[in-house]
Amino acid sequence: MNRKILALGLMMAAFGATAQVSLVNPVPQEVAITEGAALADAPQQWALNADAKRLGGYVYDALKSASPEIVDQAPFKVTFGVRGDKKIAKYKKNIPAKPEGYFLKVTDKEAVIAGNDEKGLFYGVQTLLGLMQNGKLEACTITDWPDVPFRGTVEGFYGTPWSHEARKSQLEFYGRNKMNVYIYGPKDDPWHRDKWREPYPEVEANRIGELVDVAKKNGVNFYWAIHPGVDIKWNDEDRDKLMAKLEVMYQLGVRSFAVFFDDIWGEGAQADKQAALLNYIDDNFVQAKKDVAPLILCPTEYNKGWANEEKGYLRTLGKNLNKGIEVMWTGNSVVACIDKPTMEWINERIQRKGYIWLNFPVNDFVRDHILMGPAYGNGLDIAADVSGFVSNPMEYAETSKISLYGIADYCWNMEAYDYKANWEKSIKSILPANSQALRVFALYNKDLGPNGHGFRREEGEELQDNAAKALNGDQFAIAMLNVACCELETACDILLNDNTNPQLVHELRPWLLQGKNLAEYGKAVCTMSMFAGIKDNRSATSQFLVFENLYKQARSLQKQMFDLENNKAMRHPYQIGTKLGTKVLLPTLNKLFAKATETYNTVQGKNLDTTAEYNPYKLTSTVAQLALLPVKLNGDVVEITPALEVINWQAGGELLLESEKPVTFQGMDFNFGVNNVAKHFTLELFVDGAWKEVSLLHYNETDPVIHTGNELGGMTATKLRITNKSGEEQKVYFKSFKFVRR
Ligand code: 14T
Repeated sequence: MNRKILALGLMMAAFGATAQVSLVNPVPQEVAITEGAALADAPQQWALNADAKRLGGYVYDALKSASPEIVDQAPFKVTFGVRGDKKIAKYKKNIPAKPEGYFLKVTDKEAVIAGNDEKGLFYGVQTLLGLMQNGKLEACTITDWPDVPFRGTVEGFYGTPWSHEARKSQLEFYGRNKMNVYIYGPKDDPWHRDKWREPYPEVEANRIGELVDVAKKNGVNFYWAIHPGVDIKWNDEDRDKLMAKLEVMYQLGVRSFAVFFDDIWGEGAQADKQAALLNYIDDNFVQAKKDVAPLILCPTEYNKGWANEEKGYLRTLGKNLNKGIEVMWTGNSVVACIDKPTMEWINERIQRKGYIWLNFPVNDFVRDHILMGPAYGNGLDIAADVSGFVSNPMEYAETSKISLYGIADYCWNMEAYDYKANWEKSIKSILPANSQALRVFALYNKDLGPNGHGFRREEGEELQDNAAKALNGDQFAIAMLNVACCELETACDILLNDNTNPQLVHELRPWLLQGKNLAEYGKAVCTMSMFAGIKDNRSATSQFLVFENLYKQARSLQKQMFDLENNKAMRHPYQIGTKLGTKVLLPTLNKLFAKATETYNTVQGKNLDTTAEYNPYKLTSTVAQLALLPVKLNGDVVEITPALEVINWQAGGELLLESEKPVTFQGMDFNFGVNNVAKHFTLELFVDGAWKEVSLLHYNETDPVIHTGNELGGMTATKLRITNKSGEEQKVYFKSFKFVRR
């Protein structure tokens, strides 16, 4: 198949034609462009030719909703059918004998679409429509089928579930991109998890029914997932309640089901009980109904890092679970790329092919970043080792389509998957009117930043070279970085005013505003760098000191970025932070800022502060080991980073934390790692020009955690200090220190 694509490339070069087929996603398996045929305009009208039974149903609907008008007589004819149909009998040998496969032949006079099954026919139609995307149609022959049988998404993240509109738009997107699975399992839908026993209220129930219909129209299997593990009792009563809920969902039209046991512990987390329940559902519901898809289980030990080999949880599932039941797997860790050894490890244990739950582009553990990068890093040789492959996306549905476009391609035609080419195509297809702006902006929104799962993505490689040179004082490289910042600012402004995809712009808005701050900051810093070593002769006449005013501007932008990060009106309360360009651009600019300021200080004999990262909290301490601990901010939680060693806190030694603005306190606790030490320290807040003492208490004799008395709540102060008043040195740890502000 790679050879075929290469041949296609050569043809394009030879004839200078637009390769229409390059617009199609996923990349088809086998393509032959008809030599010598001119690139024709796509037909405005066409006549349909099919067995009578094909003139109805979802495939016919897809053809009807396409732009060419259906007429009885037209110069362009579309013949279509499924293996066995009379009208396509002579193409029988051309149809790939693969589930969901199809054969498509296009000439200047006709198109023939012959599906191996009805879904194959639907996908053949999608390819034909994809070929006509820019108003042209190219003569070609395509033989196509999917590598992975089940491809799609699992709405399985924590956070605001997708809206009804977003879900419908997703299902249509899956249809166009040949994905056939959508698993409904948003963690924060009450009737999925906490209230799993209760039926949906009418409005929500109707919506699910509507989604089932939209899914059908797009060739997507709508799976409804139940998450009973939080409080399930392994008795008949709960089992029957679960069965009753499934029955209610069946009545709404759902025909595919999943049971999730992820992120639970205790009672619910037992392999034998889980397997028995799933088998019971399989025997008494799935098999009994006859029109329900095989069950999917998300196990408690859903990744290798959490697998307890001794207890044999996974092997128990492998042994006990009915053969047809699918088992989900996120890989070697919660957030990981999937490769051959990963699949071999899990498949051997569960005695079936794992069903991949890819935790990308989900961002519920890095809510300050939005992820617009390509889907890459998964093995291109695992098609035969997986039974399904679904992506867990972001709560930002529209933005997630960028990566999902890649997942669709990867799952369909794995060996040929070219993530970079796919990403370029994806950007164009998601925002055709402003794709260049979207591309520039997305370049700075790919990596996740440091995170607990250690999952990182490429970002900013295209800047690395100039970044290194700029830091060495290369003026041209500084100019090029400046250009990059100008482009980013332009891109943000264009996107903020885009009206072709309002949902996308809505989702991106906080990051677009932050992108403008970052770009302006970059421009100021690059210009500072150009002026740092130069004597500003204009200053006497203009009164506007170039460097020092740019410096002030850069400082202001550092603060504006910080303020936007912590703007509660802008973001959901537990989605604090709005960061971009954190892998290369921002750190480079911060280094350049410090460097330029140092140079200026040296040349002009000044003493401007060179620290780039803005933080309104400043820690100072007469206790040497505490003086350099960074203060971190997480929304309304202000935290001093713990120290790892024993602190020798001298008599009278104090720790002072100052805030630029008055802080109203909600609560505070800290842990010095020693029982009963509270009595040796005083805590004071600086309120209205005077220090006021606040009481310190332990919860009990054996708990080192120290908390404050009730009087703290509601107090407003600009600084606080903790002093060792015991009159002798105290050896303590500095395990934690945090306060919550209002
Ligand atoms: F079911 C699983 F495959 C899974 O990945 N579960 C959750 C998922 O809903 C979430 O979106 C994802 C990314 O945060 O990771 C799982 O959630 C976790 C993972 C953890 F490591 C929740 C708590 C954790 F400590």
